Amino acid sequence: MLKLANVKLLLVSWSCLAAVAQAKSYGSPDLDIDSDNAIVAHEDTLDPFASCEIYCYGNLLHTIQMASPPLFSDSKTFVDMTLKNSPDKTLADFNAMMEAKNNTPSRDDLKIFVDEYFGVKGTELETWEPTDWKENPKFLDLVSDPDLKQWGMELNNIWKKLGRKMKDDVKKNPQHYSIIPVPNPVIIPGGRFIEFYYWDSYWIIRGLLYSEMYNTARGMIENFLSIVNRIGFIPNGGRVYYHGRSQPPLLTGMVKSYVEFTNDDLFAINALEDLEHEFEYFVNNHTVEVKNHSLCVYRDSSSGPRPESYSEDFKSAAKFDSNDDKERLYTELKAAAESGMDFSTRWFISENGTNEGNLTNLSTTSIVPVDLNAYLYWNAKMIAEFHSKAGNTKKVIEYENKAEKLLLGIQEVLWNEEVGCWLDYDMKNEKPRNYFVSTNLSPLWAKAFNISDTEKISAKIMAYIEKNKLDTYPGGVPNTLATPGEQWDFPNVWAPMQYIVVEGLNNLNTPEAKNMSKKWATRWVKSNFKAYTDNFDMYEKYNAEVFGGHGTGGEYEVQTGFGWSNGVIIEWLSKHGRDISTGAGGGASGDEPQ
Ligand SMILES: *[C@@H]1O[C@H](CO)[C@@H](O)[C@H](O)[C@H]1NC(C)=O
Ligand SMILES: *[C@@H]1O[C@H](CO)[C@@H](O)[C@H](O)[C@H]1NC(C)=O
Ligand SMILES: *[C@@H]1O[C@H](CO)[C@@H](O)[C@H](O)[C@H]1NC(C)=O
Ligand SMILES: *[C@@H]1O[C@H](CO)[C@@H](O)[C@H](O)[C@H]1NC(C)=O
Ligand SMILES: *[C@@H]1O[C@H](CO)[C@@H](O)[C@H](O)[C@H]1NC(C)=O
Ligand SMILES: *[C@@H]1O[C@H](CO)[C@@H](O)[C@H](O)[C@H]1NC(C)=O
Ligand SMILES: CC(=O)N[C@H]1CO[C@H](CO)[C@@H](O)[C@@H]1O
Repeated sequence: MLKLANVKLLLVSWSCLAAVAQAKSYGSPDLDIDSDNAIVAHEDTLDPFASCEIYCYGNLLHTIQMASPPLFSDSKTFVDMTLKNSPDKTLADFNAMMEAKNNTPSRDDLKIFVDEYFGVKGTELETWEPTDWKENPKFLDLVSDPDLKQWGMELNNIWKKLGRKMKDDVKKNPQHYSIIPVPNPVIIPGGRFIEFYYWDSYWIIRGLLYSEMYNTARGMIENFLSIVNRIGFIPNGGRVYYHGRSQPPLLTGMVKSYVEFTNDDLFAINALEDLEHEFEYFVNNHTVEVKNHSLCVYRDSSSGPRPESYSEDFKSAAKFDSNDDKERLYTELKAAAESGMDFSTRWFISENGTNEGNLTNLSTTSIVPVDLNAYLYWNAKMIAEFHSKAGNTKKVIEYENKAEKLLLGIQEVLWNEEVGCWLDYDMKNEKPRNYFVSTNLSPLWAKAFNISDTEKISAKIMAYIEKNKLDTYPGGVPNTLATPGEQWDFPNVWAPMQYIVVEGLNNLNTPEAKNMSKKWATRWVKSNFKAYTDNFDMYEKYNAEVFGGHGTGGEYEVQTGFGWSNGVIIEWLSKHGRDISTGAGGGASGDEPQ
């Protein structure tokens, strides 16, 4: 468990940034946000993880989540319920109940206990209609096709359904909730995901910016900055039970997006202290040495099964006899969750070094991932850029050096000249993992390549796309080609990965790459539109094999809503809406720009 005291000590060493931080005030006059005060009050009096002894680990969590048959069809339900009493009283009464039942309570005993001590999940949140919502954001004027324009309007309407605000009691009594208090309302992904998620928010925020909801976007970014300030890093999502892991670090990219839309350089400069803090914390807790380079892997720092998927993880670990082996599997499961790709053959290492196996073969922490290192490079570059705006040359040099070191590692460990792409690196078997994963192209998005090599890289990447037949799928570029697999395997396809590949090719800026980028963006928009017109839903994931098909499989039912899918479509309607038509040429193969 994280101790707040450590975080405060860390913050002291950051005071060299005091000059920049002087003007620090995230809330702007028209917003009426006093997040700094809220944070200070919170830090002085409250432990942000006060409810962890109920929701993160321990016998109560174990006993309720392992009830057989389960008390809830989704393991996440229980850990999202509210507490009617303090954690201490709840635990004491639970222990008394256990004693009274000779430590073998029946399912009914547990149900009675839960009904008495826990309130309905999600009641700490109320729906919130964004105050800056606009009926006719300008991006709609950029869409020629009337059906697509209508769809754009409906997607813009969905923001109103996905807004959530915490009730005041959460700030007063955080120990009664698993939710992590934040000062401003949020836009959630949707479906079973009723709180904010870290990397989802990158695409949600960009969608909000294109929808001209600048205050909502800024409020969400300020929430993340306030969390870094209090906790040191950003957990996977807005619940205490995510306390041991983060997600792909995209906060600095969110700030950069906000500044691109608003030109509010001061916002970025004021955020620098927290952005650096997140960067250092992430690097300090994720670095490995490989071939004389310091690179990062996905990790987790807690013990036990994932609380929100407790019985599932417990069952996966049943194959192992020793507690050490079970714990190792829990760590690999949670590290895979930190990557956002939970789960995928991307993280399997079989006994003979392939990507075969099942969840028991997860070796996430032994795989140096292309995307994480590319994102960290990008973060270092952006932090350097913001320091340059602040005129802090010393810091510019420091972060340019960090970026340079990461770039060298990416080039020498992850770039594969023979395959013509970047590949994840298997530290157990000391070899590259020559499997297609969408994130193999992520350095293009993060511009984590040597610009002087653009022509060569472009030729190699186009050949790699051809060789893997990535242009042949009517429903989008697959996440991996491995099948049958997990939900982040074939044939599922996900908006953020589609985005990274498409925007990466665009960044490459050669005619072939730009052409492919536009073709794939167009295909994605049309396929999502088809899925929407079939059911009037936006999905968490789609199907590479079926034009207009949505995803299935994995740990839970298919989810609709859906924040990041909506964000990516709104951005691409803005960028390409003049050229896309749903008329003749639509359908599985007709994806040329019209
Ligand atoms: C790593 O660095 C050490 C000293 O800096 C050097 O002796 C060694 O040869 C290097 N190893 C590799 C694989 O480059
Ligand atoms: C994974 O595969 C192994 C055999 O390699 C099997 O014993 C085990 O039950 C499987 N576990 C799961 C969770 O599917
Ligand atoms: C997966 O791991 C299990 C448990 O360690 C092992 O028995 C099995 O052989 C592994 N599967 C493969 C394909 O290597
Ligand atoms: C790895 O082992 C699996 C069985 O566990 C086998 O099907 C596969 O062919 C092997 N691959 C290699 C490269 O040896
Ligand atoms: C980038 O490429 C140029 C030309 O090939 C080379 O001179 C330079 O050293 C490279 N930079 C890095 C960081 O690899
Ligand atoms: C762009 O794509 C179109 C069709 O998809 C093709 O006809 C054209 O030759 C491509 N142009 C380049 C520069 O690759
Ligand atoms: C769990 C863990 O390793 N936490 C470490 C993360 O990095 C900071 C320094 O930035 C350490 O103080 C933590 O102990």
